This record gives sequence, C-alpha cells and structure tokens, in this order.
Amino acid sequence: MLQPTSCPRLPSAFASDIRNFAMETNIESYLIEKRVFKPAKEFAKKARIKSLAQYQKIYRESIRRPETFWAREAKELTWQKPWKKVLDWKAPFAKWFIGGQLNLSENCLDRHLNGWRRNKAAIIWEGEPGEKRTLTYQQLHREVCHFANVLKRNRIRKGDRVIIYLPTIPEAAIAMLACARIGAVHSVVFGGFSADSIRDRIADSGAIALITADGSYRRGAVVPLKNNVDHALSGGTTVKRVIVFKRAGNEIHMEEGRDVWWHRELEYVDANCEPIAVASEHPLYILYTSGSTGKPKGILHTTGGYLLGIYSTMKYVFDVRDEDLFWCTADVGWVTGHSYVVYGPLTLGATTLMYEGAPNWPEPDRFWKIVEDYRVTILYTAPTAIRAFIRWGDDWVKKHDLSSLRLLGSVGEPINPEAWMWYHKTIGGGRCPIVDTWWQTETGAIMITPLPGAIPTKPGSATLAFFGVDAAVVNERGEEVGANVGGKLIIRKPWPSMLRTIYGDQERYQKQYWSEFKGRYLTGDGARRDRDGYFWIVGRIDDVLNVAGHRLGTSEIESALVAHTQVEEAAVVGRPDEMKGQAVVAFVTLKGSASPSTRLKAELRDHVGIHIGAIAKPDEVRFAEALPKTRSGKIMRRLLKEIASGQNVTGDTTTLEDFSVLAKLSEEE
Ligand code: 7RM
Repeated sequence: MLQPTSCPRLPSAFASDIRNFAMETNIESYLIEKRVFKPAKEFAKKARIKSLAQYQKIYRESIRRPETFWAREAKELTWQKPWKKVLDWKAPFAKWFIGGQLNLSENCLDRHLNGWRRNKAAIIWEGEPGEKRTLTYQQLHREVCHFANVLKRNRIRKGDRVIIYLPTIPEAAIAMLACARIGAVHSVVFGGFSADSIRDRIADSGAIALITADGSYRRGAVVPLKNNVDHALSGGTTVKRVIVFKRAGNEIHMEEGRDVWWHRELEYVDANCEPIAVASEHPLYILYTSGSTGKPKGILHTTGGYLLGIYSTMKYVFDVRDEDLFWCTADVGWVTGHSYVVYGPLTLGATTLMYEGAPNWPEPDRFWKIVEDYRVTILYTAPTAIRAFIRWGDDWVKKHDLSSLRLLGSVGEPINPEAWMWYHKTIGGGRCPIVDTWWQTETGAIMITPLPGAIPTKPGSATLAFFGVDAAVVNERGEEVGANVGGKLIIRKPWPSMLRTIYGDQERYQKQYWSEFKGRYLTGDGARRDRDGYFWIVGRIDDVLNVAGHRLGTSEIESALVAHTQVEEAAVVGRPDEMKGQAVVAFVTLKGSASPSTRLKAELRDHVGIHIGAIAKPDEVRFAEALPKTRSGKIMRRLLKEIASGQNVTGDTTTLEDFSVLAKLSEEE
C-alpha cells in the first residue's frame, strides 16, 4: 500500500504517498521523512546509554517493572527518610515513594557542597542589558538559605502558596529554591503576563505572598512588574506580603504594611536554614497553563516524583557532564524553565546558564554571542526560535564560533524537518545530535525523546519513549493503531513526575485527562508511529482537520509549506465547508526576500499537492506579517480558526504574545 514517490523540489529524501484509510477516526499521515542520523561513534562511546540495543533492553525492563526501574534511579537522590513503598496507584491518583521524606533544595544544593563542586558555578547569568553574574553552588546555597529565612520572617510557612513574578534572573531560582527549602508551594507567573493573569492565579491558588521585582528588561525597555502587581492586588486579594527585588531601578510605589524590599529583609535574618524534610508527595509547585476553555488550569506537581523525573531525564537525555555548560533558553515562567533551567541542572550538579532577555536584542545574534562568549556545550531551545533565526539569516550565526556546542535540544512544538536540518547544519555544524523532546507541563519531565548516544534521529520525530514511559497511539476505541496510522497519543502507566491534580479541581483533572480511556492518560496530542516505532507528533487533537472524511494533522501540511524556499512559517487550520466538511486554510509568513503574490499562492498550493497530496492542498492561502503565538512561542491555531471562518476572536487571549497581530490578520482579506 505504501508507494513512496520521489519529490522534485524537496530534498530527495522526502517522499509522499496517498492512502485511503477505512477508519475515518484516525488521523492520516502523508509526509514520510526518510533521513536518518545515527549517533556518532565518538559521542556514543562517552554517553551513558551507548547503543539502541542498550536503550531497548533498559526500556523493556522499565516497562515490565517500572517500580524497580524508578526505585533504582531514586536511590541516586538524597532522602532524609527512605520510602516504604514505591507506588500507590489508584487510577487516576498516583502516590510515589510513600513514606519517603526529602527536600528538593537540599538535592539541588547541599548535596553538592561536600566535594569539589562546592566551588563550581551553579548559575551563570546574563541580563539583557549585558550584566554578568556567576553563583557557585556554595554562594547559591547561601543566598537560598538567607532568603528562606526572609520568607519565614514574613510568616510564610510550609504548604502556603507563594506567587513568584520575576524575570529570568538568579533571584527567580533563589525564590523557587527557598520556597522548596521551607515547604512553601510556589507558583511562578511569567513576567510577560498582565495584572489580570496575576489576579486570576492568586484567586485560584489562594496565595498569601508574592515575590516580584521593580522591573525587568525586554528589548531594551523596562517592563513595570511591580506596577502590574499593584493593579493585580487593588481591590483586595489573599496576598498579605509582597517582597520586591530591586532589578531595574524604575520608580515604584511601596505599599506600607504590605510591601518590603528583598535586600532590606536580608539584613534582619541570618543565612542558616536547614532544609526541612517533606513527604515525597508534598506539593512543590502549581504552574498555570491555559486551557482551551479559557480558565487557567493549575497543574500541581509534588516533590519526590517530580525531582526524579527531571533528574533522570537530565542525566540520560542531555547526558550532562561536569564540564558542560547547559543552556536552556526558556523563561523560568514556563515548565521548561522550571525543569531544565533551574531544578534539572542543579539536581545533577551541572552549570546552568540563564539569560534574561530577547534573542534579537540588541541584534539577532545575541544567542550566538552568548554561546561563543561562555562556550556553551548544550543548547536547548524551541522551534519558534529556530524558525526566527532562519528568517534573520545565516550571517548572524556565521559571525560566531559555535564549536563548543556538542548537543542540541528542541521543545515546545513539532519541529519541521527543514528547521531541524538548519539547526543541525548551521548551529550544530553537522556534528551535534539533536534531541527533539516531547513533553508537557502536565508530564513535568521529558517523555518522548532520542537518547543522544543511542537512538538514531529522524528530522521531525521525537523518536522513542523515555524509560518507564508507556506511550501509545490509539484510535477512538482505545486500540493501538498500526504503523503510520494516526491517532491519539496516550500514556498507559503512571510516571513519577506526572501532575497529581488540577489545583482545586479534582473533577476537571479526572475528566480532562483520564476519562476518555479509563486509567490511561490522554495527552491531547495527535501522533503516529512509523515502522520503526518512532513517534511523530502531528499537533493538538483539537486542531486536527477533517477534510472530506480525511483526518489530517496540521504539522505535516505546515512542514511541507515551510520546506518551500520562500516560506518562513505556516499555520494550517480548518474552516467549515459545506462540501468537504472542512476547507484547509494556510496562514503563511514569508522570508525577508520574498513578497506576496497571487502566483506564489498558487505555487504554494501546488507545492503541498505535490509533496503531500491533493487532499491536503490548501483551499486558501493567506499571507501574514506574523502569526499569533503564545508567549512561549506556540502558534495559536484556535484564534486562526476563528479568523479563517470570519468570526470574531473569542475565548482566552491572555497568553497571546502580540495583540496587534490579530488585528492585522483580520484585515488581511
Ligand atoms: C514542554 C512544553 C505541551 C504541548 C504538547 C505538544 C507540544 C511540546 C513538543 C511538542 C511536538 C515536541 N509544555 N509539544 N514539545 N510537540 N514535538 N518536541 O512545551 O505544556 O507548554 O506544551 O506542546 O502539543 O502537548 S507545554
């Protein structure tokens, strides 16, 4: 049935085939990627997992006996009291390491102080205006202990919720670790969010304190964080205390009896603070993510399992070494920032690089300048950033020596094969493995990913499941589908770093994630597996198109468009159509040198027709200056769907990065 034909204009490894599936419920898949990149021998030799066979052996064991696998890993962490039972699973409620007690900040800090790592850099930070700071493990430990005492002095106790509204500065990590040290539950709110978002999150979490800064820097301008906080708190909330770090020096109002300065408070307390032992299931943080309905969901993570998830993935996926400099470019306000800027690297005793600002400030080579200046060895970033770098042009990259890089990572969206190839060649110099890591706020840690010394990669595929992760692609009836048949991505077993609930809404937790297939976790993503069992994520299920009875994932059509020489980014959505059910509408942004024309529209439609098939040909191509994105860079197809069908945009737009984009898109007709 599979009859690949070679494609004239795409790299020869691309092939397309059209198939007709009897089962309409499945997502069909047409774009077949043939390129395979094996781990280099030199890389594999030094890696923790050195071959596909070794991965497969451990993976099989980890699925047969997950508790044995996780218990072995968990022994590498520091426990104040050992656990009695590894897992208590009463679907959909999991408890990991029952009876065990530990402290997360102790695992990130204290345990590295006994040996030489004491004087190793824990955090290397660069502010957007260019300031540089380095904190060794010893120094970071001291700062965290000192600030933990400030929290206590301000009557913050174990179990209390604390909002952290800070930019990506060391104090964000210090505040998070200080909360963990005393057992307070933090909820980081991204510094780009507005007063309304802060107010909603305070109300939902019942936070009693808030930690912020006067301001932060973004593209040279000062973001008035404290002002936003004042607005959020006006009219009264549960917040009794606001601790303000002086960052930008902008003028702010300090509310008598409520607001205190971070640096002043430090003067009243000493820097000795023992890490308290909390139960493994003690809440660590709540992180809000936007739900499709608008009401933000507070994803709750607990201590032991979460720590284990990030520890193991940091160790095997990034294969971090003492001599590495690890740079995850995410803001601390996202789960990626929690797991792979702060907690993951520190748990391993690695050096983490933090950068406060925008990738194109003051020039589009800021990232490459940082890589060169600090000799970054592992870079972990998002497809949206990679596509922006492609648009800005290779000259910005070529100005810099990137030879220190040895491993690259991608997260946040499916990475289009063309963007993958660019990342591989232009950034990685053809020598660095790429780990395309699939996971979610809810999963806490990476779930589907290559292991860089073991698993051959294919551009656009997150490859195989991580140890202990029982991922599968199923149809509407919950049956696993065959090779290259699309379906819903589910996880069939509990895993340590899984969310425990939606804060304050147990019912929504059960309904949203565990009701469609009983006892199985519904990710909400569509996917297929190829003949090698590799996972290809095709987008959110809600975004799947149904064209004349064919269910099409958005990512393949988008990838075909992005493979066209003049296209920078593409987002594909459905518009109601009387004949076909849904018509395919493609929003396209062009590279600097290209200009919109009717001819180009026709060419792009044909291009998709040739490379995927007539069924996927966009009925309409719309050129746009920019696409609506969340502040973490994900394309908001929901908004585009409404625009494509001529409706007004409704629902939650608080996560939208740039509102002017919407107006421009609607004008485009
Ligand atoms: C880490 C993060 C989760 C959603 C997820 C997917 C998409 C993330 C990938 C990906 C394809 C990837 N958390 N997603 N990583 N899709 N390949 N490697 O992004 O909660 O903000 O988003 O992001 O749809 O469900 S998140």
